[in-house]
Amino acid sequence: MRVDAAANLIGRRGGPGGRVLMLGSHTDTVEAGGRFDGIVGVVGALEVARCLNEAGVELSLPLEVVDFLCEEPTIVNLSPLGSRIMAGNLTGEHFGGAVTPFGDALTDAIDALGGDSANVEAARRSLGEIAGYLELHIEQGVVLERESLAIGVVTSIAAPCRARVSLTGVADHAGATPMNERRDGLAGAAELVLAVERIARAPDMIEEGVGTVGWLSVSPNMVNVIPGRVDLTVEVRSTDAEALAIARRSVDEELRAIADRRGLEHTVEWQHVERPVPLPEHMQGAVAQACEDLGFPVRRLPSRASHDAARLAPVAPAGMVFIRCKEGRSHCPEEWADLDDIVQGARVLGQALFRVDEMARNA
Ligand code: HGY
Ligand code: MN
Ligand code: MN
Repeated sequence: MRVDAAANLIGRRGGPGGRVLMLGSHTDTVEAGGRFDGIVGVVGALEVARCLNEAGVELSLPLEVVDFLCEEPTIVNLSPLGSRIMAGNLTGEHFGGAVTPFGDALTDAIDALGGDSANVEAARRSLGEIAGYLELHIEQGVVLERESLAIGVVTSIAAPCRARVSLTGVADHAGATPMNERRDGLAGAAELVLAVERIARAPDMIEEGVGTVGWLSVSPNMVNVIPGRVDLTVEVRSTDAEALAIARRSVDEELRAIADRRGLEHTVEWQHVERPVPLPEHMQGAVAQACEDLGFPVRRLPSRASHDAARLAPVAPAGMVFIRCKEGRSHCPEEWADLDDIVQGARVLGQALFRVDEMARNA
């Protein structure tokens, strides 16, 4: 067991050596989240390692099981942290004065967890070092449940792009200010919320395209004051890079038009921009073969949610095993996966690991 410089929690079996096989996910959740998103992947990976130990099975490469730090957007314009640091796409210089939701400096929090915030680059893994990374995760969608399937083979991972937006008008008396003399920041924000929904529904945003305003703050936020300023986040996602670029441009254009029409000042900063990640054919094949080995139908599907696997992809060939979850719900207390599906998912994860190990041995 060790904690790397990025405060990723890593268990390892199988002795020294450069190249490794890796299983993992995250155990942090969104606020008021569920108990399965990420957690199933870490527990499933631990169970695979435990079974290998109990069976006395040695793989051809050492195996690492990783619980990645901060997969959820906890540090709003920086997360995910652990997997991006490991892939070399986030370094200490990005941390700046970032603070956690608890008011601690991010650097202090990483150090308190056993990391080394002054030297997070030490957690970076080079291309080739990880022979294959596999992640078990709940689908966070309804495809598998609707088709009465327990297991899915992930083909690609949609990219979240997140912007921080402000709209500033004039706070004024809600009673004494005539309607045609207002510059109402919240009315403008309301138009933007609906514009984001319209953009995400547009035909050129292919079916996995989505758009959400999930966070909004009104100032001064009082019943008898016209809202002067609104801050909000816009998130758009798609598995198609071109559709994503169209959506981001449309958000910027709509925001500008709303602000001009209403006489509002506006700012928009795309703070987090990812690219869709197609998972390598051979990793999809390892998961599909594992399904066949264990008698599960092979159901390939994209992931609308993002995962550590996507952030690790620049340095590690990644594959994902999905299990169905109740009504596709996630990021809410109602999130649920049946124990039997979790067990089957862990079995497929273990079998896919054998397949990846076999490929590594014969490479
Ligand atoms: O937002 C996501 O897709 C992930 O759950 N953090
Ligand atoms: Mn999540
Ligand atoms: Mn997750």
